[in-house]
Amino acid sequence: MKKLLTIPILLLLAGCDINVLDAKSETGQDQAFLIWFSFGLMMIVLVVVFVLFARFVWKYRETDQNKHTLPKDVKGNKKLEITWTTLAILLLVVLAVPTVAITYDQSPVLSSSEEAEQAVHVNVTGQQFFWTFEYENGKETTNKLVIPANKTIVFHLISKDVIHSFWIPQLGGKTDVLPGKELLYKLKNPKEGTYEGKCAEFCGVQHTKMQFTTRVVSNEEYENWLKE
Ligand SMILES: [Cu+2]
Repeated sequence: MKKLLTIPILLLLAGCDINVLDAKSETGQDQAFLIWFSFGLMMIVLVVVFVLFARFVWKYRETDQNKHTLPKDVKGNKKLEITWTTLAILLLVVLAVPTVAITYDQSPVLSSSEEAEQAVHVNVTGQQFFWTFEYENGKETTNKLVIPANKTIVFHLISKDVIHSFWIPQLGGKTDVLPGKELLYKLKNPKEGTYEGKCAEFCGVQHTKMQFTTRVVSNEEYENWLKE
């Protein structure tokens, strides 16, 4: 059975180069942490439920001894009900604390004008079917994004036609790119390297062509590149 499944799974995964969990920025690492954290909590719940389920199915199975006896009629059990209600609330609180903290931290609202000034701002325009990046000194590139490492980057996203979605899987989650309304996306401390980016919203027949490369370079290299 295992062998039978291997081939379709490999085929399915062969086209999959989305390394969301191999994050290369603080933003992406925080998001990956949330995925693993909630996955871990869910696994705890899953294991406990399945173990208890198996145990009860075995314990209360029909045997020759109990074949002709009816089980006692039970109405409620305060202890058990309080236990599983409290446990569920506790689990949700444990999940909520890092989720809310990271969501606020990643919110595109800059916490101070100082943060806004220190950040590197890039205007990103999506249109069928390419991306234009405009840097602070007016320099423009198409389908090639260059940003400095270990800084806060603020992308100002706008579309010229339909809704697109800006996504660099290894650096962080997607953000919609809307016509007529600028959205911000804050990316914290990307690491040096080259990463694939794409449009993650089906936007027309050539949607798959809407890809770009992101080069994260040292601050010095970035300054030199800007002047080129
Ligand atoms: Cu698109």
